[in-house]
Amino acid sequence: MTLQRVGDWGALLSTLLASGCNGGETQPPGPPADLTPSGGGQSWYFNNPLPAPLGVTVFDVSGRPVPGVVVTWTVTSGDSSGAVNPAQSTTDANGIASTTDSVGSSTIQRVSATVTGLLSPATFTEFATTPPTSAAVSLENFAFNPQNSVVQTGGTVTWTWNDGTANHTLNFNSNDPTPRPPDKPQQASGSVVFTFTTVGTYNFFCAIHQYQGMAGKLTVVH
Ligand SMILES: [Cu+2]
Repeated sequence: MTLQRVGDWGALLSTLLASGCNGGETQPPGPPADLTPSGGGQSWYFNNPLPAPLGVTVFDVSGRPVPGVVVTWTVTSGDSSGAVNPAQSTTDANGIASTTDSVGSSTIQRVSATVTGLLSPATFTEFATTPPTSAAVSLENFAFNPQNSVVQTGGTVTWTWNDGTANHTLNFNSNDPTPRPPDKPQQASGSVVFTFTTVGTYNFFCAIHQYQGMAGKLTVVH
């Protein structure tokens, strides 16, 4: 019985070897057969690049990523002030190509990604609104609320201490853009008001409680 089983396995192994299953050789991917999009459905602000790139992963018919494929990006609806940059990009070793998109002054924009030889493009729908011209952040319950804020350049942000007798500081990361508010030593009441003029991302924190997660982010847009 046991010998018979060993014989069966030997036969199976011979069959596998004969069928070309040599275990090491990688076959190059075939032509593009499918596109998987990423970065669709973002909501951002007029005339600002979307926070995440638009991307597609190109697969062959067996689901293997295909490098070296040229992807053409086209704004198919929306205001002409919206744009993709670059308009063509080439898939990398992981089969991924991407572009940066701005919705322009449209509230809704559609973008397609096409590959020669594929009938169906990948499509993206993106959204934009007017940026807020002010923001308010409350220091409360050992946290910044809200944790993430957005303001337009020229807009004002107010931080207000609202945590009873608990002391908190307001510090900015040293590599954040300038100008930014000077660091505020620990206090239990009061506020900081600052008008931001430089586009970018600002990361602030309480020096006492940062390792308990008391940190926040401000994004200043055009
Ligand atoms: Cu604190």
